[in-house]
Amino acid sequence: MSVVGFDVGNENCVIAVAKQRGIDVLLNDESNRENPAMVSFGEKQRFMGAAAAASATMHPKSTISQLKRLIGRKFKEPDVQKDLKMFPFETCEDAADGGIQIQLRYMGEMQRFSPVQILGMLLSHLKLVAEKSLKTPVFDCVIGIPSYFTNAQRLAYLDAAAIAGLRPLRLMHDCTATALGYGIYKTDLAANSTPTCIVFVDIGHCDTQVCVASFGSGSMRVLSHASDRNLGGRDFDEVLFNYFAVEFKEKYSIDVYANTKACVRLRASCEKVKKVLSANAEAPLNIECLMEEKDVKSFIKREEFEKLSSGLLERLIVPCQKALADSGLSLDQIHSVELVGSGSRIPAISKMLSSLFKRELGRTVNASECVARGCALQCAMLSPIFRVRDYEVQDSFPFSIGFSSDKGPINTPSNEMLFPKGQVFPSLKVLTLRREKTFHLEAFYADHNEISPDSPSQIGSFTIGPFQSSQGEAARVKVRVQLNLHGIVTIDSASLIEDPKENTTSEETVSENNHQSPDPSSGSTVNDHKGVKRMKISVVENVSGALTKNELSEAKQRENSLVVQDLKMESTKDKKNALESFVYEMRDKMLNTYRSTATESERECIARNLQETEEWLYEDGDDETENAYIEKLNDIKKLIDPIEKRFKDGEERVQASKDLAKTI
Ligand code: ATP
Ligand code: K
Ligand code: MG
Repeated sequence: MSVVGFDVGNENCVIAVAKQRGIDVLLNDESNRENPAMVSFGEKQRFMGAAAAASATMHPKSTISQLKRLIGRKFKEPDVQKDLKMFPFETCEDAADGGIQIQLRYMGEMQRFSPVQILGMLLSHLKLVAEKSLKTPVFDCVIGIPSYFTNAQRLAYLDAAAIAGLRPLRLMHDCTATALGYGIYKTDLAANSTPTCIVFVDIGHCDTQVCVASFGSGSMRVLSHASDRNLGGRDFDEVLFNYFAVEFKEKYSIDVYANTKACVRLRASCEKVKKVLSANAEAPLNIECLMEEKDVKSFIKREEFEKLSSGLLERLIVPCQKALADSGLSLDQIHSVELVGSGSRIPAISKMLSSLFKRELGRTVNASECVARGCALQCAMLSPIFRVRDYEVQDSFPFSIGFSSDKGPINTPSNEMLFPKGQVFPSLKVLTLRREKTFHLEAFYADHNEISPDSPSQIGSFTIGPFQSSQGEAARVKVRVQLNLHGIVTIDSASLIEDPKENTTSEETVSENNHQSPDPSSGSTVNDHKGVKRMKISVVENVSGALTKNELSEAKQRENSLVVQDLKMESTKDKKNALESFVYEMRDKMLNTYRSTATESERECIARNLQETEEWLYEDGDDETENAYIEKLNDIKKLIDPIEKRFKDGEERVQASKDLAKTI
């Protein structure tokens, strides 16, 4: 069993593994360290990762990328609608829950998939890449997620991982993973008596995340997270895309926006132009036959590109300043600023950030692998099969989460919401409530400004009960509420406590990390020596974002049958290739090795047969069943076998006479 970290990006996925001597990044079949985050549906088979990227321009409508944008979100959210307009594949609203459904042609019919299912496919692929490379099963893992992910998005990730047959020991905030990888090896940080504070800025394909972390002796603590969900490398591509689309309208009178394939190709070219501009003062753009049989040609200077992107560059300042403000630190308390994520390779970005933070940016961290490496480290730390030096990781939660009951909001003694922004998690709060019958608790984001403006603020509700107490209205109910290691809100347990000596007018309270109160064992009633009775009360969660047990098992079944189909196509391809190479091999052997063994009529018959088989392979047999290829192969073998046998017998005879000659 291996211990693995996954960075699932909007564009690239990286897989890292913990080994005794450190962390390695795994190579895929193409010997690349990055795996395109894409799933593509061919006519009868799916393609993932690099193979999917290869078919993206051929099958734009059935190639899914930037999955993270859709995970755990509702079709009608304005942000989502904006993204959907840019995506070449078709989507619609899921009538059942307002979620997103992706529609595409597969196996000769229109089929629908949820983003969770597609993410499940991508994760299965990454799991397979890891297993192939490590030659061991992969199950336990840590997966990086953006810190701004909502409860629903986190739950969706866990479901996708379950579909893929993975067990995430933790969903870890991307920047926290980067910070862990940075801190654990830096033993010099521990020498200082005051903690060292570092800012991490991660600019990916679709988003920007910033975090401030402090490193002390044997521990790190995240002080703040901030982000812009809608600002990443692709926004810089889009600036170029619009620039050239306008230019081409004038120059070639073509409307790129109206043609899906042309959009996909121009976007891909603009991304290349952007990369060229990172190393050169100007870049050409040439696309053959973009649309209406027109070749397009243009170029752009870096200066022009920087002017066009000035608005985006300015927006980068916002999350940086926010993270700094929320950390409570001033600029001069920051030891260094580490810039990561490949989206940050644009020179104007580091120029801008260095002037904002008034220093040269640090380059200690591997910008494209740090998240996966940190996740693998965390996985090793959480896994019982690994020994890692003791190192404490304290993350902070970026949203305020409130709870309310039918009697109104539930606040902490200092009158704060249950999990205020910046809460160190995992965190457990024990609510002591006075209730006589079944009641409900609601969890919600307490500050709508912290989450995306179009996301719903409800997280979910919990039904506590039924229960019956002899103490009536004054019955004491303890509810253990957790913000768990994944940053997901759950209720661990609820119990009814009957204490005959208790002052029944005492108030409702919230206490933190109250580990003394034992979790009552399931279904049982426990009496302690003071005559206090504890009874477990059932809790039903109704939290948005998670699949039900049935839905999950259906999704797993569907994935299994898709895998079976892929394998069938792969093995069909193998059989076809085997037949093809047999034809070539035999043609050669008939002309050389078997030339004198076969009679002329045999040679003629076999040559004809090989010729026919070859033609069949290019025509009717181009897309046949596995059995058809096996049969054809057997047919030719039947003709060749007697010749082969004669040839071998002849060889043996020659050998025998040679041996005989030696002995006399
Ligand atoms: P996200 O973090 O949003 O989920 P991701 O992790 O897949 O996405 P990265 O791999 O960190 O994103 O970065 C991808 C982005 O980096 C793309 O927009 C890509 O065009 C951009 N990029 C890669 N190389 C360069 C370069 N040399 N110059 C400019 N941009 C680059
Ligand atoms: K990545
Ligand atoms: Mg990333």
